[in-house]
Amino acid sequence: MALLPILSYPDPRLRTIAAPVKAVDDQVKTLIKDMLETMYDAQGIGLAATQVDRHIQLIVMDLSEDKDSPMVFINPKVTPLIDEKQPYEEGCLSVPDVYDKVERPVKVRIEALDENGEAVDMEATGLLAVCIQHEMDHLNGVIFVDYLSRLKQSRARDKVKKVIKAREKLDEAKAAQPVTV
Ligand code: K1U
Ligand code: ZN
Repeated sequence: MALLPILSYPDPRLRTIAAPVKAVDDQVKTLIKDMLETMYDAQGIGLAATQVDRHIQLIVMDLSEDKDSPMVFINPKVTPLIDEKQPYEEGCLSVPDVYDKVERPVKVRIEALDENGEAVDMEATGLLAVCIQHEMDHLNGVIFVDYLSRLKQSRARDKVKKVIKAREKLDEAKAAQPVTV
């Protein structure tokens, strides 16, 4: 298995529209494993293939406390079931350390294939509904900050730059540490 680099806002590759998966073959299954490992390592609850620069309609999620209930959605279709919308404080692994409220439909239907190519058809509310809509946006080149004001988008850009610089410094410091046996 492998950890995949996650693209950061405002990388233009995050704007790519994902293509449908033609077959759930070994290549797709390997990508699913790598995306789950990457999502758990980054302490996220969801990840779209777009975020790891793979432009196919594939989403992984795990909303469980113990991180032992992975969900896979291939070629997902998400349809709002009611008009009511609610705000929820969202985060994004591609926009680290930025959180803000986004309004989305509270109940949706999810139609997709799972990791075995089997059809999934379910209704979602709560965090599952929020997260699947956030991840669907990624497959369509949309990022949650697009729903925020220009000022907040500009602040998000600055914040991400700072976080990336801090992470690079930390990595340099770690690399300079003597190896202990
Ligand atoms: O798409 C992503 O980058 C993953 C994202 C999913 C998400 C979280 C919250 C609301 C909508 C979508 C994350 O996992 S962000 C990090 C995170 O674990 C988190 C952040 C806020 C609330 C709950 C979890
Ligand atoms: Zn995201």
